[in-house]
Amino acid sequence: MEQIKHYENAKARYGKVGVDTEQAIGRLAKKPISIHCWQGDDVTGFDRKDGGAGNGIQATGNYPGKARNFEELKADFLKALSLIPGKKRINLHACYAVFTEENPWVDRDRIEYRHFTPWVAFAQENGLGIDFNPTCFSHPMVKEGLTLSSPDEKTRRFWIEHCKTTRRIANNIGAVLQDHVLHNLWIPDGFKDIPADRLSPRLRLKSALDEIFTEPLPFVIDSVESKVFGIGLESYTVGSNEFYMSYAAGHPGVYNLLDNGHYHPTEAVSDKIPALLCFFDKIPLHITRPVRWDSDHVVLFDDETKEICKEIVRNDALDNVLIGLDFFDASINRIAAWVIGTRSVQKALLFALLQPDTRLRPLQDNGNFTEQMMIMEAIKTLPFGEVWEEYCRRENVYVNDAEWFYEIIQYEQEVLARRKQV
Ligand code: RNT
Ligand code: ZN
Repeated sequence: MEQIKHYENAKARYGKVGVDTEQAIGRLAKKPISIHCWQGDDVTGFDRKDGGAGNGIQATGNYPGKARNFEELKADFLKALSLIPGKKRINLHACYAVFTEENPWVDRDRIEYRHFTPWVAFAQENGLGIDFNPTCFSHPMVKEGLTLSSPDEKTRRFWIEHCKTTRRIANNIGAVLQDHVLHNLWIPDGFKDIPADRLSPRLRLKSALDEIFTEPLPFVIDSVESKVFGIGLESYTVGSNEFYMSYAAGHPGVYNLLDNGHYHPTEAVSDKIPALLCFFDKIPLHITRPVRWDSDHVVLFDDETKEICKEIVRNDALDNVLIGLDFFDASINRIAAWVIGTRSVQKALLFALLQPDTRLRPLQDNGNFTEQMMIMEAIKTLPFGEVWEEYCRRENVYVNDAEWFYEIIQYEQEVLARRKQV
């Protein structure tokens, strides 16, 4: 009773500034968030015995209890899902192929849809959409730090075949789920030190992409993800922002994915969203939290996450922006990381949905910047938490962070603590 009174009060206060909390809650409930499977095992995957991430991907920390196989990863993911409201998708990487006695190990250029049918069944059982990624890192065929841009024909061919097969797998998944699947391509290619030739690797990457994207696949949404630098690849990245942005602009159906850890620290992805909305009907995102570099810390309810969500909401782009998460922290409970990161993005979306945009826009147009600033500040202290809690209640998930955290502690004691680390 008391809680309902609090929500009603919040609703009235937002109503006074022209914001409809019911509409905000309704819109939030419909927006799927694509949750990355790789937070559960530090981007290790199931396809290599020597395991471990490499080639510009680094998870730091050694918190006990990481998922060691398909069954454990599924169980952990489900535990996280049970504590997160709203619609969800699972974002898979090709290195999470499920190998069994009937479907024994094959290398990445030979994987097929059958290696992912267990994931599709999992998605169907739990009402999830799926997104998909080729895994062009942490593998011996990454030669001198290069994959699709390698001067070595054999290396390039291996990765082209990998990406062609992952697109087909994504399409098969989409056909079965009757849903679009985002196929996002990120490669680590770059150099530690000053290159002698910056053009040729990019020309090779361009022609590799042309070959990869030749086959029209109706259930696939293609994207390419740029990056500014990686550890050990500080001086040059083949797939830079200008490279992929231009590629996407010239190839309808291929989109430029924005990862907010992949730019210079003073560049804001929030500002790039309305820039791209002028030209593209879709913008895939990787929401992460870079601390000084592309560190992939767990996403929090912080200023830039709010600003990203504001740009999605106020430009009426909830259907155009595909929200995916990309963080991996091995120093804290991995399931809690999923829950905190995903709930943070949802909070930021709700916060954005509760902005008085229709009041603010004319103030800017009329040059009333003082009043605009005043309203933007005033809105920050309205009872946002009450609306968030009401949303969680309606979604049947814990309202109170301490309550879901208690479940994590229990799961850690009962399940994670029994896992011997390999
Ligand atoms: C790497 C990219 C990429 C990966 C995942 C695992 O810097 O952000 O998206 O994090 O594909
Ligand atoms: Zn990313």
